[in-house]
Amino acid sequence: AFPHGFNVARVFIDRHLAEGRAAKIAVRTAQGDTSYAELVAGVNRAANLLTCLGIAQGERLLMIVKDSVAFLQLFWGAIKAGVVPVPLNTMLRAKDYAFMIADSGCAALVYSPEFATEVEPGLAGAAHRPGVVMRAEGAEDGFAARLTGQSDRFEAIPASAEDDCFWLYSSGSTGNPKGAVHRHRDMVVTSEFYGVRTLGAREDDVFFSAAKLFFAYGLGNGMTFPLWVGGTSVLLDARPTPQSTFAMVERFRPTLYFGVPTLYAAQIHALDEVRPDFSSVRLCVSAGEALPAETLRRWKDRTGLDILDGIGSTELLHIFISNRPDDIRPGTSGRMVEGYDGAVFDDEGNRLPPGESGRLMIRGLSAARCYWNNPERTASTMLGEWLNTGDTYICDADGYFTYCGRSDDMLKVGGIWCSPFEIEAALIEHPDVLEAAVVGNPDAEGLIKPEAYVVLADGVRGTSSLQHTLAQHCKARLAPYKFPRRFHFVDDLPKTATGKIQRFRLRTQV
Ligand code: 3SK
Repeated sequence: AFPHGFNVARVFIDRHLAEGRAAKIAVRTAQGDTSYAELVAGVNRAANLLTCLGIAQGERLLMIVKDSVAFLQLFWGAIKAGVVPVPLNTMLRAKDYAFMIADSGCAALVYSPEFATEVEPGLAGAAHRPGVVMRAEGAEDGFAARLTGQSDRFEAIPASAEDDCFWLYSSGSTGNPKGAVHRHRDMVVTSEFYGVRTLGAREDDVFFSAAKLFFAYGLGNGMTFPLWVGGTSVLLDARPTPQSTFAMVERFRPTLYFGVPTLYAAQIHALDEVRPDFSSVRLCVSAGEALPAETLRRWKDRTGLDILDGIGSTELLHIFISNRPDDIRPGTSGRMVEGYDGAVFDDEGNRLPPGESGRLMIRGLSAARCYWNNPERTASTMLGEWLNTGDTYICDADGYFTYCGRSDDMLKVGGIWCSPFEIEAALIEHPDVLEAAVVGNPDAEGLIKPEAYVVLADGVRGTSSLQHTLAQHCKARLAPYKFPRRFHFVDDLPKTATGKIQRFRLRTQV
């Protein structure tokens, strides 16, 4: 139950001083530490600044901001002031920003100077001009400089748990990105049901998320969960690579580490050369894409640590199906997270029995209210209380969910549905394979057959004899029609900014 007038910033920000955490470190970065008292003061200054700049309640503030204390000040300052923060992926191009600036009709935009080369042409080309545009730092009239003159006190604007609070843009394989509108209650729901009850996050935890704050997964890992339990967040403002993430782990000694499968695969590879000290970490988490069982096995073999794999979405804000610290089934996404309900449906909307693959639908209290300005996609995704994830899954009789692929990535071979992910998982079990993506492409007769794009381990050559070996390797593990008929050895796979393989790009190449 949420009290009347509930503004979610009260529980994530204001509460900490009353609970005696003023001197505790809230955020650690390469630039220095920020205590809870400093964080609260900075958030209040930001709320005062946004109010002084005339940004009205309900108006949008676009944030193209690197992982930093400024990100938290802006995000929470906006919420306290009744303004709706919209963090955007910092790796996009000018045309993407131009679309989102116009689509959101934002009143303000703040960006880190590192992203100026794409943001500034995006602003110039947008069909809407926000009244306030500021650099996050480094400019005399930028956000950081303007904060200093503001009061460090601000009473949060009353709101209800059901009111719109923030948005996150979600991009699919087709069409423009869609702004998922989240409510005040949503971060409470994910922090309590996933952060505390599934992951077991605690006040003495130090959280380090390689996934960035602009991504729903990173927002929970690196901001809302630590603030919910009164823990400490470690933020990396640069690109997460094996080297940069290992350096952060050794320097800041996190207890919880959050990555994505692609990064785990690259880190495993790097662990052949270096042995960073992971002794502070008690648990690793993966999401963004299903984690192949073999990646988990290799990681555990090299670090001694388990990885909890889970699946979430921007629309549901965080993970809703997950493995548990004491209940890990490699190769599955685990079981339903408390507070959520999930089921597999066929295309006619009938619930399927255990063991059959179909469309995964989820209901839970953190689901976005709608997509902004997009009634069609809202109607096709938000089906009453159910949310259509667009993922194909199988649920077994014990309630464990196994990922089969995006619904639009599934391929039909000889009339039988086939999961690209299952074939990729088999390929990755081969020691010469680092990563793999499988798509359906027509053969000489125009019939769809699995085709594999493979990134090989260092020093391995992509010969025709290796193609034969990999085909045999798959035949030994999979139903006979599932082995890839063609192989392409590539340097890397096309991925979204959040690490999901873009199989549709491989389909169109042929
Ligand atoms: O893709 C996921 O698994 C995910 C997890 C948590 C939050 C957001 C997303 C997209």
